[in-house]
Amino acid sequence: MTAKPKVWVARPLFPDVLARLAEHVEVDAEAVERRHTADELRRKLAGVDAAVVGLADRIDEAVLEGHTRLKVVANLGVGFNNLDLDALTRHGILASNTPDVLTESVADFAWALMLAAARRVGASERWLRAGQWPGSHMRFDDWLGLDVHGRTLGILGMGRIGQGIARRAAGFDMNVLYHNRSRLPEMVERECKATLVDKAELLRRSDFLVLVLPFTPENRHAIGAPELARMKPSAVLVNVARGGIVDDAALAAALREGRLGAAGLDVFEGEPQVHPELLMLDNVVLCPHIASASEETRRAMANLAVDNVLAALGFGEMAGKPPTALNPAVLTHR
Ligand code: 8YV
Repeated sequence: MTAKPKVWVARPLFPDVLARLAEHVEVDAEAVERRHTADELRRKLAGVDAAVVGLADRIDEAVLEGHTRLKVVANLGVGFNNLDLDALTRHGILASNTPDVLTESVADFAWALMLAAARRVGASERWLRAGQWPGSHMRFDDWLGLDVHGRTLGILGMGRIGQGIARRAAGFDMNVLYHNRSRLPEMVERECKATLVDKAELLRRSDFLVLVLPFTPENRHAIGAPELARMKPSAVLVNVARGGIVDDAALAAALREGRLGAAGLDVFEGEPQVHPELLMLDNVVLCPHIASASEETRRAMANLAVDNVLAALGFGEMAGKPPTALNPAVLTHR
């Protein structure tokens, strides 16, 4: 009898999803959440046929060198800037991500950040919890925020998630502008009620600017000091894409000096570290990269990663056809 393929699961996953994997393969699963060093990654990946990894796991030439056994790396996320896709492809290793299943949850969460930042939900809650309400003689004009309804929403990066955010704006009677590498088909623009503008106009006109760009070298600091200077001083910036797309030091300075109204951030440069100046500010809502973290969505992401692994290893109904492969051509060369 031939030995079962071996799969390393680098992040703790739902037990029932692991059980589904274990029906076909030998599973080596992490019990606690932790970061792996390049050395650990190299050693772990050398001894398995497949791996399920997270965004903190950088899979590049340095950790793949000399491996002959590894056939598939399934990333738990739609963004895959932690994977060197060229290196994986060179080694004939299939890579996959988790698109679509998280679109609506991330779009919901962008709205949570927009509303919370504009209406000062975090700061006022901290004030209440600190026991400052009783006896404060709260004034009629305390805790004033920015109305969301009727404003202009700008979306930078109009992929699936950007479109989901735009569709929700109809309920808030907003004017939606977007900027993207390419124009959306007219039908989609109509559905989203969104108008394409150039980046300068997007910065200038947006009351709310939501970032949903992939993190590529060109998009590093897509929002830095020069871009922030072009925005309205009352504007609210929301980032549910990747840290590094925003220059966090420049953002903190703009927020501190009243050159930007507020921000809602789910991602940070160098996370899990957060720029210390952001931590000091009350006009920013800070969340620990949880936009996709609903029960249903995280389960769907885990299941999709497992579907890709099983299919790439030749199991199940999708054998040989991993549903969300990033470099499917490697399969034809095997
Ligand atoms: C993470 C994300 O994958 O999908 C992405 O690109 O950034 C998130 O959904 C999730 O936080 C798990 O680390």
